[in-house]
Amino acid sequence: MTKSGYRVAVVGATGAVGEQMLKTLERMDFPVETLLPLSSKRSAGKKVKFRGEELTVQEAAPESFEGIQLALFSAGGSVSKALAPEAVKRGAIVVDNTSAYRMDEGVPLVVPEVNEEDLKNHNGIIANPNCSTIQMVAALEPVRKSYGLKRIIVSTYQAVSGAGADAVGEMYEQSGQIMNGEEIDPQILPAGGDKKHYQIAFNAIPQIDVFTDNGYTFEEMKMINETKKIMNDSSLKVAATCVRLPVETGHSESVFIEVENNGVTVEDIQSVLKEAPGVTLQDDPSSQLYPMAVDAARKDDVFVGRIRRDLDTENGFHMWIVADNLLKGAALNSVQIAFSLDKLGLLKK
Ligand code: NAP
Ligand code: 3JM
Repeated sequence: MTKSGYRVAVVGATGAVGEQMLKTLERMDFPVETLLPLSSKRSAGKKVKFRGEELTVQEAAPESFEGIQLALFSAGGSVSKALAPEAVKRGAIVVDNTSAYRMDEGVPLVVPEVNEEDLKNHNGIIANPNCSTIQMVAALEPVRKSYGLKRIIVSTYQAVSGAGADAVGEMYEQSGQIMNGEEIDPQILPAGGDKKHYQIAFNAIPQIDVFTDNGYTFEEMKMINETKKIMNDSSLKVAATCVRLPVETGHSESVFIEVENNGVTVEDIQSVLKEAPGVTLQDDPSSQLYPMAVDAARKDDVFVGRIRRDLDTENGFHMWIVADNLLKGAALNSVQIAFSLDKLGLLKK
């Protein structure tokens, strides 16, 4: 690795998101001089590939960040809580994929197509929003800019890969067991940290992350709070129901919105989304064209279709928004943040 660029660490490099981070840094040719893959003790010594080279994974520790300029974290909230300040102390800028710092004041929560400028107010840590939030705001911000936005009601249909590599393994194992008439033994989903675990194969589970006191799950509260912060509008009304499906990759969302302006048409919304950065419109009922998870998987864009007027609510519309949860939902958005930091001169040379 003799290229000029930044000294970059990836924390959680052996995970579902981390793997995509390495691939995305390479594919998008981010200026990396050296890449340091970090994990827990469990994977230390394993090899990962970057630009054709085999790199040895090391156990993440405070000292790992000596000399690091950019650290991408996706190893869970507790790891970010413990190590992101250590990385910042040593001069690195952290792009954190967990919920640990997202709602903290002084921590920009960024989707570059929406609020890139917020990066300028960072104090060392930049938060990457939740996967379900990212794809929704990427599609709705252009509509908000043109026509205003009063309310969002979203129901999600989320892929298992959003819960990590082990959850994907659980879904395939259960599917095989059920097809063979064998007993199943759920251990991970709906939430690793919760008391009960349920069948995910051939099922739909209306719980992602654990419950909060108000009856919403944390995943739902992330969507609600993060959307208001990214769109910088505390008066925006947002409600969410988050559901896990036995889909490997690609989150889908049924979204109801109320726009502020009167007289907006479906064609108006379509024309705004046709021009929107990072968005692909797939909306033609006459040829059965609409976004689907299997098509969005491994793609960078957010796909939008099924746009139609609510039949009873004035200025109300429905749409279907789909994206790869590990790419735009996580790794790609983080790498785009890194490119924006570089462009804005916010990374130390
Ligand atoms: P995963 O497949 O389970 O991978 C977890 C990664 O974290 C592995 O590399 C693991 O290393 C590492 N890790 C675990 N404990 C660690 C420790 N104590 N110190 C250092 N590394 C540790 O999970 P994932 O799906 O990649 O997700 C990882 C995290 O990213 C999640 O917990 C979540 O906070 C965040 N995430 C964010 C989004 C988003 O919407 N932006 C989406 C998905 C996930 P080992 O191989 O050593 O276990
Ligand atoms: C997506 O801290 C943890 O164990 C990770 C939980 C988690 C999160 C989170 O809260 O950071 C799993 C999957 C997310 C997320 O992006 O919010």
